[in-house]
Amino acid sequence: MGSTEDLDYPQVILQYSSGFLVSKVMFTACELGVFDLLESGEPLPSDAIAARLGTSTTGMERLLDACVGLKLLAVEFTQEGALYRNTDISNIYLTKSSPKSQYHIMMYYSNTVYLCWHYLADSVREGRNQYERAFGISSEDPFGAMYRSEEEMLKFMAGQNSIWGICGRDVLSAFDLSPFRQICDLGGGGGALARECVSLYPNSMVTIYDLPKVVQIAKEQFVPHEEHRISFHEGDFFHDSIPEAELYILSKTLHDWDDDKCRQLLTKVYKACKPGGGVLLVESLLNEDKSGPLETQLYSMNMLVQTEGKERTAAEYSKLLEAAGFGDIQVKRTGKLYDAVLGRK
Ligand code: ASE
Repeated sequence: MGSTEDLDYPQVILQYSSGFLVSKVMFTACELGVFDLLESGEPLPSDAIAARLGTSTTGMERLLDACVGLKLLAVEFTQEGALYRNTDISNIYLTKSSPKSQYHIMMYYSNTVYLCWHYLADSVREGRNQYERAFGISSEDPFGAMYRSEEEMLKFMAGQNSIWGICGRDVLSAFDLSPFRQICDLGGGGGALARECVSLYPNSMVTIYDLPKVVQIAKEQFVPHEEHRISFHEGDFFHDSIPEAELYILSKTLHDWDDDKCRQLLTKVYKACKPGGGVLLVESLLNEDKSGPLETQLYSMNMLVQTEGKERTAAEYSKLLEAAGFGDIQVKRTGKLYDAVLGRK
């Protein structure tokens, strides 16, 4: 247990104080295109990188060195001076075009989430999100605010897709979902989880249910037309009907809403669900005593500044599922960022 002897506390406090500087260095190198430029493999000096990316040399030099410190870049010293190149990790996760790229979620964190976090103290004082202060827009309807422009919606959808690109397989294989053929992904957004699902379970058919403007973008930009196992249903799951299915996936959906809305939604899902069917919640689970994991505690703060929801424990999700009628609830902790909870009708 957190004995004060284990850690060098002054150092820890200082590290915590500058934690956001680390994020911003990584985000900025992504945003300016450093990793994309170095993707070809040819090591480059800082002045060439600055010239190619249209930045100051003095700023770029410091950014590159900080990336070396973070092990996001490697440096070698030659007669011509320091030459920078990507590490394997940055090639895979930080370039725009890599299949496992996290570029879009970083741009969402850097340009949207970051601005909301500026008002974290107000968020804690008031117990609600900060769209009014951060963007001057009403915070009544969180997704109205999050999707305030097509650009914002695209950034969010692309960001979520990049997360499923690396976490999707783990959460979908936590349970054997092969008995479920007809699957409805509620709030399925850009469809990356649906694509993982039909790839992992070749006999499944997935309907992505989301707001009409989200579905339109998903069709146009994210889900290939030749993917016939994925279809779409436009609607607002609080106000419109939910189609019948054998399995409903709610991935990072309940965490956006308060308990009341979660119960409403799950009750509708239960009614629509085929007998013998089920619901799969994909969420980052808090420990029962809420002592961790740290990443999930931070996500819960993020839900405070951005949504109406919060991160919950497995017992809290089980209670919500049971209140809606679901039973035989199983919890699988993946040991990674997102976990899975399965309930049956
Ligand atoms: C949401 C997910 C996110 C709502 C707001 C969000 C993310 C950032 N802002 O459903 C991406 C994932 N991050 C978290 C905290 O889950």
